[in-house]
Amino acid sequence: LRWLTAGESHGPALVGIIEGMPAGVEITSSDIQAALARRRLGYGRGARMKFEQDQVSIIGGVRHGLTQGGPVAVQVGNTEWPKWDQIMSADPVDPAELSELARNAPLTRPRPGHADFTGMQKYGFDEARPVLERASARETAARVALGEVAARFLSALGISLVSHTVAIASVAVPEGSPLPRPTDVIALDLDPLRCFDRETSLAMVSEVDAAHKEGETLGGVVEVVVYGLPPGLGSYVHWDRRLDSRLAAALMGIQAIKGVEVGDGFLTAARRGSKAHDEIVRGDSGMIERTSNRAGGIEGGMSIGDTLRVRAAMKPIATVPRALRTIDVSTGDAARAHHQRSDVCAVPAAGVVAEAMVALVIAEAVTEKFGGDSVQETARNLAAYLAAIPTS
Ligand code: EPS
Repeated sequence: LRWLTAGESHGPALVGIIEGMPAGVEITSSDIQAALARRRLGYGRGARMKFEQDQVSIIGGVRHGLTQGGPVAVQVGNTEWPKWDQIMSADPVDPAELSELARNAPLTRPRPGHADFTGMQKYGFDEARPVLERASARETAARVALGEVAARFLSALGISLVSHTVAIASVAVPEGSPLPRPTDVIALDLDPLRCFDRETSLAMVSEVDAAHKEGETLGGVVEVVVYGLPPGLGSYVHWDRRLDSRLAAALMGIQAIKGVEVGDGFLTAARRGSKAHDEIVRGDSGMIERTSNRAGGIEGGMSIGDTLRVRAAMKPIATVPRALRTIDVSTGDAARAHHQRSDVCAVPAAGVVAEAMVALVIAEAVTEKFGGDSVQETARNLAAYLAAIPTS
């Protein structure tokens, strides 16, 4: 399985292509549209989420609601594009023709924490527009579109994903709180912060309100939980085949993510060995079971057939209304970083993006282990494997 995205934040559209998806995955444009709507959820998003719409068209690889085995290409159009067609034009534009609009002015005051300044140095730009257009987390719309195809494939194999917000700044769900199940997704999406703990969610709303008032932005932590995984995805035999290293890279590759944790992660580092692992016992049903899920469903770089848990820590958004100190690169003078508008907090959206990234990694690991040119073939191969491995 391989996939790519292209497109700029204020360009005409984002495009995603996924290649290697078996035939027979049920997917429609409205499924993808619904997935993209979930990415727009969350208390604390800025004005842009209200006026801009995602226009989905599937432009290859799907016929009559089923993948065909060829590359699936999805276009996510941006309804705001007509306003940006001069400054983001692919073809040359005469600078004298550019209107006096603020959006057409060069961005010469790079934001600390964003890709702006280093991107200008690296690619040889004299302003930040070309950098921020591609560095923007708007690109995650294309990932969520592709992630939905992956999630539908996994769902046909009995594997389902749930994401939720576990912290906004220092407001966190209590240790040991119950994990949301696939049947909780509707309730989670209705919660303002996509948090599974009602009381914590209320405190998170207050935290976002306070930050908004003070011209601040907020980060947080999201968790992705995967149910129905077979044991043996990934491998211990080489570092880059480990499921945990691949999940970590995928999550770390989301804009603004600064940390990744598998299972109890950093908490486990503080535990003694006898309290750090998940003991293997025979359950009442006679099947081999684990007494806990500290490892987050991964041992030796492989899924163990238990619930998988991974977390990602997002930093506060770099476009801070209370703008930080920077240098105006056109004059060399000290200045304040540019700020037009911003989200106070995009952590709930990051959860939906993290879910998409995890779906893509797991789908890749599944196709690698079980192969199959159709979903039915993958399912047969998976069933044969499960029937052959000792579980009791
Ligand atoms: C983003 C900043 C904001 C977000 C944008 C990502 O855009 P702007 O600075 O233009 O207001 O709204 O996210 C999206 C547009 C989206 O669809 O998620 C950033 O700096 O990454």
